[in-house]
Amino acid sequence: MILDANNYLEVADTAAAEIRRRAGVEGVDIALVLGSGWSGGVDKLGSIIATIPLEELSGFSRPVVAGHGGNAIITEVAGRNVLVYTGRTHFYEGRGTDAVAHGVRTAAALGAQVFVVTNGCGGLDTSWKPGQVVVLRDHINLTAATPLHGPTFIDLSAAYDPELRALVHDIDPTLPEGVYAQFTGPAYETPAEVRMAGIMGATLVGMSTALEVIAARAANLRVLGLSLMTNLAAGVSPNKLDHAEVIAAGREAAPRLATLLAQVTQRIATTIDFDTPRPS
Ligand code: 8IG
Repeated sequence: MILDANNYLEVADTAAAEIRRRAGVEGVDIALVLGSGWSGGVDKLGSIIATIPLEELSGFSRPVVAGHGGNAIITEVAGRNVLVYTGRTHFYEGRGTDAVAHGVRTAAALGAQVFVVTNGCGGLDTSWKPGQVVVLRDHINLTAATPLHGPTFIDLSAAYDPELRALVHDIDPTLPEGVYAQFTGPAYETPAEVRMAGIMGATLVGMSTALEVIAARAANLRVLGLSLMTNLAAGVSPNKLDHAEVIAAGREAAPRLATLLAQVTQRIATTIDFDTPRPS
């Protein structure tokens, strides 16, 4: 089944049914997307119930980027089922925004209520060093695209859930907050584009996340965004951007990220109210 604007909910329901059957679970409570640098953390989260290659699930495809894994992993954390994607579809792959949003929609179809999105990205704040983790406070969607269809006027005034942000600060009070600007990529920004993003209010630049978060809010998922700043953005540092350096910064940070992710997931599983219906 080719995912398109007419069948995206049906394909998400199909993928959710495939995950239910293959993992033998009724649903999930929490979904995580592990971006550049973050995918090593999955073993530390809890006990793994199933590992499913993404390309075996309807509507998904094999991630193309080096440094990204490519599985949907079901794991149990403190009695809650957690769906972990170790790979994502990026907008620059040209498969459209429904392909970008498909993981989020599949998680929603499985009953997830919390969506934790992670990424590797560039930073504009020179007080940050590569390896800095930043909690997302807001985003700027610079893709000129949306995963939504028709008059879907969703509120994004608190897209990044204040309670989830507070939960992370409680675990690590040193983590700063940032505003993430999603560019289309796959080229990194020019220095002028980075200056523009800074004037607009961004402190991080990347190629993912904002479109996924829009889809997540449309599905009424509560969102937490965590960025790994792997590099200062173009023109902010005197150095050129190099994908190998990005991967190396991620590798160096991996043990720290795994610990943080495990703590955050554990805290979400044990303190968030999954039972009281929330207004959209
Ligand atoms: I990792 O500097 C990583 N991803 N757009 N800019 C953009 N994406 C990135 C960057 C960056 N670093």
